[in-house]
Amino acid sequence: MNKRAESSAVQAGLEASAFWMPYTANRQFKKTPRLLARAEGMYYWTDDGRQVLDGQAGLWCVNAGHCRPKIVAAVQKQVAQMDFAPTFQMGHPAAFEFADRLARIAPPGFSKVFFTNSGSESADTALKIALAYHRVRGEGQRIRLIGRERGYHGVNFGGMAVGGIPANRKAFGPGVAGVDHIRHTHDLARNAFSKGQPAHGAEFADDLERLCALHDPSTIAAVIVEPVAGSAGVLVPPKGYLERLREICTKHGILLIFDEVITGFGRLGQPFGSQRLGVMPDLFTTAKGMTNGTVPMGAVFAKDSIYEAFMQGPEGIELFHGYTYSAHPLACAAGLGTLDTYEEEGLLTRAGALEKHFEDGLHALRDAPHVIDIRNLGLMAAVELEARPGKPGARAYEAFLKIFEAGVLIRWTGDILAFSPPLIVEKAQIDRIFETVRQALKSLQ
Ligand code: PXG
Repeated sequence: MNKRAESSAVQAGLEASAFWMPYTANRQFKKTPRLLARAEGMYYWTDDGRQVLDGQAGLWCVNAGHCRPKIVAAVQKQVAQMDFAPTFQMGHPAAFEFADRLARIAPPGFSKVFFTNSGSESADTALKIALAYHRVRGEGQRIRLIGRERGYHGVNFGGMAVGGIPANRKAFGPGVAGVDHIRHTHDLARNAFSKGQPAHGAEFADDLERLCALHDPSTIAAVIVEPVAGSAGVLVPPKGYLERLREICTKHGILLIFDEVITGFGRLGQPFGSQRLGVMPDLFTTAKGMTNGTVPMGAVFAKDSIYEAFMQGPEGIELFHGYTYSAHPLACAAGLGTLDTYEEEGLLTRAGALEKHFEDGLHALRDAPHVIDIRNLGLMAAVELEARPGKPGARAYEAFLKIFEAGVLIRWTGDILAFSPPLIVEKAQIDRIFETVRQALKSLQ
């Protein structure tokens, strides 16, 4: 069977497939599937052999590009040497080595790393650490958790509860008790077409004072936000906003958690978003780029003082939390290969060098049809389209399909197109991504 025939055979079978696909319109997709079969560097190849430029780093995770030799070799070696090792009351060297390497690239003072297997697990872990931290210090009355409208912290119950994207919440019951949300920072009227951090909206942080007044701040354990909101469509924090949020948290003894699952590992031109934005949280969560997407893994980074508070608690297990696969040997190997690659190629700061070119190419789309906003920071960007009357999301979905047919993979959410290429992207590839978007928008109703 030639490649094309084989591919259509797969397609013919998919409507009855057992695979219940995540975050996917299953019936629609299985009628007209798009299958990826191979990847290398900046490219995917479809099952029928078409080359596709990856404008999205897979799903915001393949920051060093695909199938990088050091990462592949590290995983191959590890799987043959030791497939699994428990980390409950046991250990293996790669776990300690990887944690130490991670702490070295983290902002000063974040010297402890708790391993998880995903961004969702990192969010729930950080929230649990925050609650337990207050309790071990004798402030067990701090039981409330505050998220933000339009925030995304994964799909587990804790992350879903503090998350603020309505569709991710509405089908799943009342969630976790004691959760509230501050308002989001999106302000199209004042900030449309901002380059980098928008000028207006620092005062949106004062919404936290409203919740402090309502609930009594001494009952609040933590506030969790993404430094730049990703899933909601790349919402960049207004100038002064995160500083103000930090100030209010400090004033009231509330822990500030940054969800750096997307912004971590070089996306904004520094290893972590906090470093780019100049505001430090107390805890931060990561995943995705931590292993370059090769083996699932996440981590919560904690300030020394938080870890130390636990070490002064009662003797014995200090935190009753962990996963069978925390610090899985394959994930640690992938992570070490990833850090080697990032460091050798300067990828954790490369986004800064490309940002101006990326921003100029992106904002040149301002005069393309249907565009109502463009926003960006580092190598993370969004183009928002005017919704078709009565059909929210339809225009961006069609744009996504046309762009894919033209050989470029991007993301879409609602009426927003999102971009986050691997950090190895070349200028000519950036130009190709945006030119493909321009042609697609021109041909759309
Ligand atoms: N926090 C943030 C900030 C995220 O972006 C998660 C937590 C959850 O990570 P896991 O590994 O559990 O999926 C994420 C994940 C998109 C999109 O394009 C975004 C994510 C995942 C899939 C798609 O909107 N972010």
